[in-house]
Amino acid sequence: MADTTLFHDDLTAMVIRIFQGAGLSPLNAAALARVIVAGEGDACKSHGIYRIEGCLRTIKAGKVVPDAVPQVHHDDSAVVRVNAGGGFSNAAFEAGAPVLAERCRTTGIAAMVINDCTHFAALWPEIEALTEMGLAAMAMCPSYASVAPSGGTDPLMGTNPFAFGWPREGGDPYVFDFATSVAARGEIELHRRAGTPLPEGWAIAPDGSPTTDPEAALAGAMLPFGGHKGSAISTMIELLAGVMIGDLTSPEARDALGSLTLAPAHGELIIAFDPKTFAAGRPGDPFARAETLFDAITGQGARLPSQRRFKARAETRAKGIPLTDAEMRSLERLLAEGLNAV
Ligand code: NDP
Ligand code: PYC
Repeated sequence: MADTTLFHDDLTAMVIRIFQGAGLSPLNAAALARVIVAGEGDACKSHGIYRIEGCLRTIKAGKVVPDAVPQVHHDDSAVVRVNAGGGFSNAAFEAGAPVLAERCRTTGIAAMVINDCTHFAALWPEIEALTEMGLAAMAMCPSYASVAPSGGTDPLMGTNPFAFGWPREGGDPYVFDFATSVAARGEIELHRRAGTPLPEGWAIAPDGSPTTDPEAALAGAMLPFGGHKGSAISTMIELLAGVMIGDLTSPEARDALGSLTLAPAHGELIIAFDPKTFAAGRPGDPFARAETLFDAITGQGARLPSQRRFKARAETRAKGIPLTDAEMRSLERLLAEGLNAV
């Protein structure tokens, strides 16, 4: 229930002040505020303003470098490396994205490896930044061990998000972005706060039995989506965006952090594709052919992923982002008390 509304710019300014008050550099505060407000504005509450407290806890615990300056390294190859220097991933992505796009236009495909970052965010803002440059892209990262592999009972994988985007001329891109667990851990936390049970099939309790109790789920293990299929995709993410890029896997990230209440540190892998380069010399325009496919999907009444988000964005851009009194009070407390509030 909305008690007040704030426009994107006003909420962003408030969130920047909260983060700067907590010691984040202007570069990092602005990058975090942009993704958090984007989440809230697109009605993605699991990665909206509720994440601010977790970021502040992570800063207070000294587990993230608050004034990190990302270092971008590249040569003539297709791999762009960004060392986040122990800071949040968001400023690192923003620093590397233009270089990734330039390399991709030259080579047809290019990858950005982000190392040594703290990561809490949704991936779709990054995917949309690349589709806005006319590129198709995918992004993935580990998290920390909280998901049992299919057939197992102990938390091992992270909720390992996987996102993909395809640019569409004159319209919103095709974008999906999901946890490889049945739901993001943030969704479980929101159920715990609201005192509502989880849908069946999301999680198991510490003794391995199915549970709909958020507390038991957070203490036990979440389940991968799609059984063995989600489990395998999650494993792929551990391999490509952990092992392959020389960064932490989800069990290593959990052990390094020693907690599941702070944002974990690990790496991220983003791969960009130039569809025109791949389709060169072949019949048909790839963008026109993609539209035929999207029309066939929506033509039978199915919706495209992100349509709900884009609709929410259009509404909140026109009318402001709805916030409850409790959410406003929480923001004001974080602003006034800074790190003492967490
Ligand atoms: P959801 O299950 O809510 O949504 C997943 C995707 O499916 C979205 O693109 C969504 O579009 C789309 N979708 C949902 N329903 C339909 C439908 N009926 N038809 C077509 N498409 C549909 O996401 P999750 O809870 O799995 O993940 C939420 C967020 O959590 C993600 O942004 C992810 O990046 C983030 N996350 C981040 C982690 C990290 O370590 N940084 C870890 C895990 C998750 P729409 O939004 O329009 O509904
Ligand atoms: O919602 O699963 C999640 C998550 C983990 C880290 C950031 N988001």
